[in-house]
Amino acid sequence: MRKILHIDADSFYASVEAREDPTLLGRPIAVGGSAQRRGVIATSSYEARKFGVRSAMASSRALTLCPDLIILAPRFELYREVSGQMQRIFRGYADLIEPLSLDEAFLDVTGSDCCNGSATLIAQEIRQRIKNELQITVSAGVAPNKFLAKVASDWNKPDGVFTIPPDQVADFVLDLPVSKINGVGKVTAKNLAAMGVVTCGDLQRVLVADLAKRFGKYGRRLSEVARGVDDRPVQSWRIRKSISVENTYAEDIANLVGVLAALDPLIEELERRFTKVEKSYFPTKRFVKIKYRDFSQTTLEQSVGSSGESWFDSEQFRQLMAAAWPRGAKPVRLLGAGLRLQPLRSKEQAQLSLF
Ligand code: DCP
Ligand code: MG
Repeated sequence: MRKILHIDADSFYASVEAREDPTLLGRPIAVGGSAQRRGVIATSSYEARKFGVRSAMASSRALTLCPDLIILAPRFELYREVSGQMQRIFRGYADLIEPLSLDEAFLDVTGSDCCNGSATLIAQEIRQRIKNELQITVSAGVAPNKFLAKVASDWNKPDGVFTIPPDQVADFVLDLPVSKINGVGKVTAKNLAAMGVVTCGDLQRVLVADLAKRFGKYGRRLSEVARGVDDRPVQSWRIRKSISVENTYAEDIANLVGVLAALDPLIEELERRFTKVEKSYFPTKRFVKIKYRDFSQTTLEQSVGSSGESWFDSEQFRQLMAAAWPRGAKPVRLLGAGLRLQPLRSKEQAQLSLF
């Protein structure tokens, strides 16, 4: 039986900003782009959330909901630094740490002898140290696997901890809404609801075969998770599936000519970012993403040829974009360009080399 912690900072960017300027404490604040430049909210303080302000919401809408909202420009360097400090604290408690984002990580503390081996006490000690040393709060979930630990860290957020001991897993999942399962978005939740499935308890009553028929490979995973089973290991090194660059434009790009003209800077930035991972991955596909004025979006991808052209060949990206844009044929607010990646030393290659 494993002991897994999931740690997630509370309103991370906003909490760091409030720590830097304590006059902001207790006030509705957000970090994001300015409303004039059609920015979006990255995150907001819990005071702002009371007004309905949410991540990914247009800043202009956030200001309508909460006229006193203070929107601060993001300072990613600062957040990265705090993230590194959090991870340094984690390393005092676990060898196996899987960061999911700047403010979130899984820790496997199964064999740990800290705090008499109590995972809940470890979680509390980590929370206390982060509060004392970094002046921000984090919430923690403690459970026998990653799925439940992540659900648990959200349970008493903000500044809370929640433990699901192994002998309570069966009871806990019965009433858990399926929408809490990673990967169950609005569409899947609706499909499940149409089958009469709202909670994991409901889901347990559906035959695996029926789930597999309906959801393919994901059906089997749904069925396991509904029972509180999740065997995924905590992985300190996660495989990256793609790399991309996107930009939201201050003014809509009216037509395809404008779209094509906007592409080059994106590809340049993509190339720059790729150099950071080029030792571990090679690209398999190019893709482009378009978000139109009405927020509808489309992506189109194409295998990278073996004809020796550069991965960042702007003519190839241009052709993709020219094929994708007519799908909506509307002014564009966001463009993205990226590469799907394959690890250079994938398991298959390692196995092949054995023979
Ligand atoms: N973030 C972002 N855009 C989003 C979501 C998040 O830029 N759509 C950034 C800002 C957040 C950080 O990532 O501070 C961490 O994301 P979380 O989902 O953990 O959100 P918060 O930490 O802000 O709040 P919570 O207390 O809900 O965890
Ligand atoms: Mg968070």
